[in-house]
Amino acid sequence: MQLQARMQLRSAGPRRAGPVPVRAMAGSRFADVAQAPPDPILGVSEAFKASTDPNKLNLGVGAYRDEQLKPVVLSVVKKAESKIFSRNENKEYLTIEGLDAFRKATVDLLLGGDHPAIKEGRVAVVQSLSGTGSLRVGAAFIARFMKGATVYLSNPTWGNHRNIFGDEGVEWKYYRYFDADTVGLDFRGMVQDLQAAPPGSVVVLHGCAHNPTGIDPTKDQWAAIADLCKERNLMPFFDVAYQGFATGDLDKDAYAPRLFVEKGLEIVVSQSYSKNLGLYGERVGALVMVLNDKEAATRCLSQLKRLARALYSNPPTHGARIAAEVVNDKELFEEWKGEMRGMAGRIERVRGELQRSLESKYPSKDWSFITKQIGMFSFTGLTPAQVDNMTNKHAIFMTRDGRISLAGLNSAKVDYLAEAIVDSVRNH
Ligand code: PLA
Repeated sequence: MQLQARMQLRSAGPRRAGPVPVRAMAGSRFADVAQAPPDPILGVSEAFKASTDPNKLNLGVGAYRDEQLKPVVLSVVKKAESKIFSRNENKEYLTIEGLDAFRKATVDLLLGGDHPAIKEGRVAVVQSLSGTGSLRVGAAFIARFMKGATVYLSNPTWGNHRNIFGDEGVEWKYYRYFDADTVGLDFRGMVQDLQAAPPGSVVVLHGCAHNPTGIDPTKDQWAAIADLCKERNLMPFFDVAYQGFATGDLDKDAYAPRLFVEKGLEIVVSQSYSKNLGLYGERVGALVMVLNDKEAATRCLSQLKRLARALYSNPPTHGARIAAEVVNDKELFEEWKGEMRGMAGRIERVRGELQRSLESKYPSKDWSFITKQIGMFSFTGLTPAQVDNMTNKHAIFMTRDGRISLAGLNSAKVDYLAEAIVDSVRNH
């Protein structure tokens, strides 16, 4: 009887009287949502696109350009793609942890092939959405399995680190890093801050080519940081976004994470192929945990998969196939190293040209910091007001922290940039 009554009710057609009258709403239910500010880095690219100034120069985002300031698709990427297309592979979902050949290639790049940790099965790796997505999976892992831990970020750091950990609800703090007076590392400040961090905290370290300062610790300093992490039971989380871009050599640029593993530390690493393989838009990277225990690695992998499943289910295929093809093929791998040296070399060359041009235009100021810094960026020390002058008067687009991407500069524009810098420093 009851069931029948309910069925009657359902089939009784639209209800005539109800609490919510159906009519178009006057405004949006989201009318109170505030406008978000433009992203400090990617927003610069948007402003650059909108500019009609014929002299405009985009030194904001760290994206490699050739001498004609055109984006580059590496020759090894094209070769890998033609091999992939000839295999006519399908577009099925990957597993949650990603393409096996890619995962192996990525850990080999990080630790060096045949590393004992790989052989002993102590490495958990999930292919993820480039460096950013990998960091986010790492942040989600910290939020779930290191509850209450504070994440220490270098001051300054890549701006998105704050968003990534903050959006996961992970508390973050700065440790001292950059000394503006010496344009070098404030090593004493860094050590003091990390010594004061509660045991069990996480320390985010830039694997190489620190963004935005271009200042890395020396080998001795890396060793001291590793020892400090061990003593204080801090967990190192390496952001490896520029392997190959600091020195042009993949092994040299992996010095720090390898040293930490050698010293018996467990590390978490986010890796990205955006820059070194030029796969920016393909979103290719991985989150790696190198642990001291095989069973723990197996269980951590299962949890990383659980987190990734809810975030984006499984990673994209195409870029991972490219990276795997390049790293796992001897010939392509060698060719890639040459192309990487070419990119790093071009940046180093314009770095030197910029310094010389500034020295000739403004000889009383010390510009040697430009070639002291490494990687894609120069941290110029320009103030926000000076940056505004660079953009508004000279159409040079850059981030307001004074960072310029030398990957977006060519020889032809060096003097133009130097003049704009001198004008901004002298007059603002
Ligand atoms: N980590 C650091 C230190 C980075 O500088 C970047 C990119 C990433 C991670 C993430 O890059 P991915 O997700 O493409 O792998 N930084 C750029 C671009 C190049 C950006 O801001 O997204 C930058 O201009 O700083």
